[in-house]
Amino acid sequence: MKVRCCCFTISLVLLAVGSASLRAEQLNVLFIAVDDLRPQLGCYDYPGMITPNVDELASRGMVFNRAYCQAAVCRASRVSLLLGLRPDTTEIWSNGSRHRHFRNHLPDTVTLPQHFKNHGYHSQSLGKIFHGAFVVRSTWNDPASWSVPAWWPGPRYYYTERGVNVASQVFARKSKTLGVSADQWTDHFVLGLSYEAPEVEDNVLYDGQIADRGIQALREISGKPFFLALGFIRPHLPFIAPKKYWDMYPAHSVKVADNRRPPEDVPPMALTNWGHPRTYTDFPDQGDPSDELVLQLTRGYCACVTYIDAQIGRVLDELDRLDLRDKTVVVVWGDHGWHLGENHIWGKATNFELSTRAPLVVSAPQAKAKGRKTDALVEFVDIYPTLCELAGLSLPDHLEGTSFAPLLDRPDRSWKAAAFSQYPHGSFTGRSIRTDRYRFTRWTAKNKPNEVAGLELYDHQTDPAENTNIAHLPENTELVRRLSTQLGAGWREALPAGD
Ligand SMILES: [Ca+2]
Repeated sequence: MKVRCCCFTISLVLLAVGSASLRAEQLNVLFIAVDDLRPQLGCYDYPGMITPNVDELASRGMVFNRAYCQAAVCRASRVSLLLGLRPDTTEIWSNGSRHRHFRNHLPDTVTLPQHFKNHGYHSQSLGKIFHGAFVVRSTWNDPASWSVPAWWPGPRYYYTERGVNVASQVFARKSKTLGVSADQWTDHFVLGLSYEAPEVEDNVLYDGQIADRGIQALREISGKPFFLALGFIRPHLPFIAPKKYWDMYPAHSVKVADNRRPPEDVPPMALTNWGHPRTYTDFPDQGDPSDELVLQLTRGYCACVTYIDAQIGRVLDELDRLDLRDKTVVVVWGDHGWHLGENHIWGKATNFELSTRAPLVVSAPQAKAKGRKTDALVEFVDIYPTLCELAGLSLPDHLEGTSFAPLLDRPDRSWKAAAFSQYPHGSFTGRSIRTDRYRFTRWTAKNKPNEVAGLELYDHQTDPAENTNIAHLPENTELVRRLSTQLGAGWREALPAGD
């Protein structure tokens, strides 16, 4: 009896020690979203890019060469990722889908940060995590997801003399409708110039303020497990970065896209009219931008990426200073890609590789393969279960993704057979898969979902820029049939097999 009691006591002590040490080793998550960032980074071997900080993170973690968003626009992509659900389940397929907020349709679904919060984490949002909070209202930040109210910087974009003048003029036309004075333009979102290079300190602009807040938050929350989400806003339009970042990309050194033409034999619904860039005053209302604007937008995108890289570096430096790097999973992701004129598109909102493929870099303390890259096909809907697995949290039942944590140990292992994306255009729905070799997209009219309205097939072995649609070549009939079947079978049939 005495012995039994002793064992029982020892067991209890061990249990207590075990849970205490588990608590002490609980991994934090630093979750860094970058708006409209395509894989234009040094660690993706993109020529000429200056991104030392994300590259350094990649040297400690893993670069996912083939990571795909589920819908190539801010709101639909972010809701899918943050809920771990695909667009047909969130029913948010674009920035203007009929459910104005996902909580209207999915009131009780636990978001990724909410899941961490429910497991005792401090969850905090700085900058743009959920889409819409800046311009719509704060409830779009989903208060249920966060331990403290989400924070985002004020709306002012422009700081050069020309930029200020144009923004003031644009706002003067709207101010009467809004019932405010014309000189209050800095309190409102005003879309003026599509780019500028103000000579200001990093933290005069949005993203420097977000980094400042991120550093401050790390200092405040370093004593408890945290899920800290930082949402940087560049390189979303307008392409505004401090001039010193523009100076790193002199005009003569910048290479503009050489395939600024529609893919051969492309169905018309695959293209867009570049609605978002055209809302800026210096972008033409119709037709192509001038060669000078093409050059400046290409430069501006590079400058914005390097500006954001520097802000990420400042936050990672603080993580090191607080000695938290070995206790923190760091993930950097762009919410979707962007066409800088390639395929005759400016912007996102397509099913092409350039819209659906986005950067994903993950650094996890326990990963066995560090400084590696993987060509495995992964989807953004997989990020939710992956972060849960890395932090040792259970997986909610609703998830539609698969943890890719096994790839962090074995990047060469076999993985998904396809990644799925979708994007509508007018009265058409486009559904797309990326397999190891091909991108295949099928368009249907929304009122005739069983009739094919357009097909696209690109062979990434011979045509990685997707310049020629080969869906209608007679020799590809069987391949199109096979890919149609694979697309129709859906994501559940493309999951990784076991070892
Ligand atoms: Ca975006």
